[in-house]
Amino acid sequence: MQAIKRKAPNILITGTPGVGKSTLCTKLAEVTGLEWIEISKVAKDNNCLEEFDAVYNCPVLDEDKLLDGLEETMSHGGNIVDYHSSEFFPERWFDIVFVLRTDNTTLYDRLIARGYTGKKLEDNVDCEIFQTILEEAKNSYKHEIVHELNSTSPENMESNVQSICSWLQNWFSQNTQ
Ligand code: DAT
Repeated sequence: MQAIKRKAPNILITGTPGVGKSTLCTKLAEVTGLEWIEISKVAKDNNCLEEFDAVYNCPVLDEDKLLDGLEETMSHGGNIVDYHSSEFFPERWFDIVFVLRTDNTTLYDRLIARGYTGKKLEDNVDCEIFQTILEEAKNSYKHEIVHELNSTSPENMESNVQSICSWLQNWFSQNTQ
């Protein structure tokens, strides 16, 4: 589906929990002035969380309510959306999708440091091993707008910020007179 014309693009940053989405988005928002939309936080602040999932020790997202609440903001453009899933967003919302990746050992260490244990830890590491989030993004958006970025080291983060800024400049030069 063709993205509608916006004054600025919408970017989706996705990837397994712990891969570095918040860290990258904080930096990107600072450098680009785009709005960072942290879906987990928006969902919590707008009562879009339903019953508790006892297995994963996390609440279940009311997707329809969340999407309705974000529609207007997204239609204006200029947003960086950060979430560990991508399939339930309308495809037309995004001009580009970045999937952050790291190696299993790095991810394991980051999740341990975050206090993840048991099934939650295991499932998230498996999610990265099996490229679940990358596959989900490729199944939900045109392949040419889905890009994988290595998010293992601080140097990776710097180069990811630079790549995204270059893409952004290019978008503005092609989409504004
Ligand atoms: P997410 O938002 O995907 O759950 P995060 O941004 O909270 O992940 O990062 C998890 C941890 O990893 C945090 O301690 C910061 C660290 N980290 C993130 N990106 C990194 C990078 N490119 N290099 C080194 N450490 C990174």
